[in-house]
Amino acid sequence: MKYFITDIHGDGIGLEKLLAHASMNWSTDQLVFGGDYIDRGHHSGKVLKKVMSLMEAHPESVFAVVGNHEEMMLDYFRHGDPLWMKHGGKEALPELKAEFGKSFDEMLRWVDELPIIHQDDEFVYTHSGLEVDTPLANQTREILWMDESAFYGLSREGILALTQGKPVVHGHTPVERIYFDGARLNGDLGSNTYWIEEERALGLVNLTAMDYVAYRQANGSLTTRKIMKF
Ligand SMILES: [Mn+2]
Repeated sequence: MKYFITDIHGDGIGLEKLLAHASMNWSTDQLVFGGDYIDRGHHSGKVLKKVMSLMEAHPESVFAVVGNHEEMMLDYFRHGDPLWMKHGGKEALPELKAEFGKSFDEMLRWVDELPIIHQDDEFVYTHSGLEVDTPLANQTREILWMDESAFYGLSREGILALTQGKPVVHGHTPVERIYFDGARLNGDLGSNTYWIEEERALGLVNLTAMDYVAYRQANGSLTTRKIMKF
């Protein structure tokens, strides 16, 4: 099975619960993380550590791309860009420092090495979108910030021509239901971010079965839903 989780935003409890629920078999299953591991929730450090340890333990089955929240954190340490402080960094930084301690700089280097795009034989994975006029190999870090209306304003044909027919699996903008239009699939259910608190969820997308498990943060429930196609 191919799985995808994105925009965890510090929900260490939801992440553990979804992983336990799926009980993946690392010799046959694959998991891709779509970025925005940190900020908003209270477990930014724990979530990063979990992703790091899974990748380290299963380098052939677990992959991760970088999100714009990690980019803001890197920019804060690269050149003192204060933007991160206004987007959750102020709260997350003490927790990250406590969690990583002496290995904080090592964590930053690891985050800095995360790719902006991952792909396998079926899908292209990226945090928020792709520039349709730029070959995949030449995409820049600007795509980490791509607005949903810009990415969904592109034609399906244009995207599939760029990716050689592979749909793009991404996150970044919270949605209440996951759907697939043949070229794009947004797996972000608004963990710790969606404006309607009762609807905030973390989703574990099964790209093989084309369904997903939503962990609803308000009550801890798990619900399995089919991915809507149109
Ligand atoms: Mn994002």
